Amino acid sequence: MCFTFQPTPKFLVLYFLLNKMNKIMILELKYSFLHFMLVSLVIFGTACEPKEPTNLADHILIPHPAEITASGGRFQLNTEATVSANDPALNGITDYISASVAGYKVVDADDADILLSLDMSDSLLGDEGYRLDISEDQIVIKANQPNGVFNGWQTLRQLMPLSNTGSIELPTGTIMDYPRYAHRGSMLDVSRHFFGVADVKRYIDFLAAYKMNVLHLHLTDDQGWRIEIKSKPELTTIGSSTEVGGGEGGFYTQAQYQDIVQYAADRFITIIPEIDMPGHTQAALASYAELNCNGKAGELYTGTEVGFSTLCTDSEATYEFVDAVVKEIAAITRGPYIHIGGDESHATQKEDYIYFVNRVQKIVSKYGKTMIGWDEIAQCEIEKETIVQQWNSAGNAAKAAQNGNKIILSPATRTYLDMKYDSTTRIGLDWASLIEVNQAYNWNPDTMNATVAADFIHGVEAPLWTETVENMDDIEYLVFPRLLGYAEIGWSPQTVRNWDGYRTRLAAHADRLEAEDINFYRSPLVDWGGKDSIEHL
Ligand code: TNX
Repeated sequence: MCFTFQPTPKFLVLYFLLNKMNKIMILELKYSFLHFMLVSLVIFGTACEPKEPTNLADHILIPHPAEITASGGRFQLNTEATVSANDPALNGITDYISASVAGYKVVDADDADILLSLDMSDSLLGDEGYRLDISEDQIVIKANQPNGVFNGWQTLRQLMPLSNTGSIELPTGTIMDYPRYAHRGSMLDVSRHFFGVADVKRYIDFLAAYKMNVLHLHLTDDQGWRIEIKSKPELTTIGSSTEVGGGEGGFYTQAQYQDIVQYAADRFITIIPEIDMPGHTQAALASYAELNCNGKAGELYTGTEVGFSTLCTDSEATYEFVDAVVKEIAAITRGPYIHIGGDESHATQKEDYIYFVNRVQKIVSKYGKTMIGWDEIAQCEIEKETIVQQWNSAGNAAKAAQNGNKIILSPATRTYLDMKYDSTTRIGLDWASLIEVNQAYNWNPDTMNATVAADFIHGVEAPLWTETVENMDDIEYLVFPRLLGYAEIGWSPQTVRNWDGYRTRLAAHADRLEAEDINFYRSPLVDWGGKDSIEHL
């Protein structure tokens, strides 16, 4: 039982009067009783001061939920809380919860502390939305689909401290929440520098914590081919053997890639594999001579220039190669998409580029997948289902929308995670812009392109190109805290978003990021609470 005790003035007057009269034995007894009461109430009242906020609406959630209704009460959650699900389709999530919070136990009981339920039919919530009810006796997360329950858990997780070291009190109320856009993602370039399976899994966990649902893996570029293709072994024996700066590179075996796909799927994240073509292909050109128009294998490349390489677009060997690669990638990818790159093909003639993309699109559909490409593909004859990823050209985006194609927004000036925060940032580039935390946050995808209607916006994706990024510490420094802003832009209604509210919530996340040992940029635009700034770089 916890309560706060504040002695009233009347109480104190009585206390001191009795003190004066302490010669009278009987009152002395009363006095010592009152003395004991006062001291113990003050100590007890202070020791029990609740640490959690009482108002659910005051909470620090990122992304900000669509609707929060606080009811002013409290629910106590013990270190050995019980978790139950009313549908076997949720068993993966109960296991995930008990694995993420040491001490939580999965039980089969309707009155568990945390009850997960698919007992919901609300079209507003879609597949990813949820309703979280915290009452004084139970927490219930309901959704139409398991994906929604998982997102509801991520919200609840942010209402709790990261480490389970004592019982906690949660504010009661209801959250009704669902995403603004279908596609909320980040891209990781594993070609310029290679990152192993453990790093990719850590990146997936970052996305899951903020309700993002796509990891786009940039698997191939001039500096390295990073995925095993069994029918083209030299892509890995030769093409994977280096990276920017001359390091040893690396690649994922198909089994490792499938492990990544499964790990992501367990967190309701779709992997989008990118095989960048016809430019950005020096690693492939160095592995197979027949992909070069002169029939000679090119040299491996470890620099950072772009736009100098191209597959030979009028050779059948090229299409036989693309077919073999797409076939194998499609077979090991669960999601519906294959990204074919298509950016910065400056070494390809325009008509050759168009011919190439049109043919590759047919190969992608032949293997049952939908094509995505960087915005340059809007100049080709793309099918209605093809998705265009805008990184640079508003003209290409307008063209795509006119043609009825959906657009993923990755404008370099707002969403490029490899751009420096300010001119002093140790790593990163600055060709598009410096991107401080407010510039990353303060924009509206629906109105970004004057000529593209909101209906065509499929979602938002923040790419991390890794020319200057060598290890997980570097990744974290550029990704955090900007990623939280992109998660919110993709998820939350525009009406609940504003920079001042956001940066206050962001400051409150510092403790969580530290507890996860994440190396993040302490932007001077955010009041991190006067703590010593731990600048790791
Ligand atoms: C442009 S954006 C690229 C990448 C580079 C990046 C560096 C795009 C589709 N292409 O090849 O890595 O700039 O910021």
